[in-house]
Amino acid sequence: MKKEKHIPLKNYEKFSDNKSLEISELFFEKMNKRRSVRTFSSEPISIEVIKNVIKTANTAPSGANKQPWHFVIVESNEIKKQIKIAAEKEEKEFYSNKAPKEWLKDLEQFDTNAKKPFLEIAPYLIVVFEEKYRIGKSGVREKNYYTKESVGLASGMLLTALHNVGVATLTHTPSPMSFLSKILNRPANETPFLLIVAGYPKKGTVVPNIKRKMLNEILTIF
Ligand code: IYR
Repeated sequence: MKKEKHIPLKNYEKFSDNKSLEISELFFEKMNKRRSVRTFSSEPISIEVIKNVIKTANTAPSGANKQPWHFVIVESNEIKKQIKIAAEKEEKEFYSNKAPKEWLKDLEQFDTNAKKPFLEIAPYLIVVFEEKYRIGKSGVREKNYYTKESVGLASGMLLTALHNVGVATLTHTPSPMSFLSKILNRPANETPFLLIVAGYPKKGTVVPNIKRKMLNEILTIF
């Protein structure tokens, strides 16, 4: 049978004004508790949870529904170690030579440095790859669209889904990140987009004393 071009919108949920106000407040309160952390416990987390949050990320909208993303879950200690060694090499170069003074000044409040022990401690590293183009069945290059925007949306949904189940994250972007393609054996049409460290916070974790902008600073209504 021929595939229908359009099908009815199913399972759409509409709420009353009051109900949606209440839900939006509760969800804001939940998301407002999300903080990036840099100290993780090695306590294990079920891989089924991680697979589910990746399924959630995969519901993100994308240019022409090309879903131009690929996720790699790293749970192997050996691969985590390789990633840590390679990331720390890039980070050392960043902190001691490449970073402009202004950038280092902006980072002072986070107390970051070239050492990244969390890359081996946290139970999972999730590496998000951006599929710049794809190779079709006949081996020809096919276009993807708005890949950065699409992968950014999927990554945001991934962080939200992880936070929703109490898994803390650090979005880590060692620069350059090409070592991730090599270590994880990804093809040339994919480039590393984001390295997400996922796990429970270590007991006694502290976070930088920073504030979020007020609504009136980030919002204009006409
Ligand atoms: N990639 C480095 C530096 C760094 C850059 C930014 I922008 C941050 O928000 C935090 C860190 C590092 O991970 O240490």
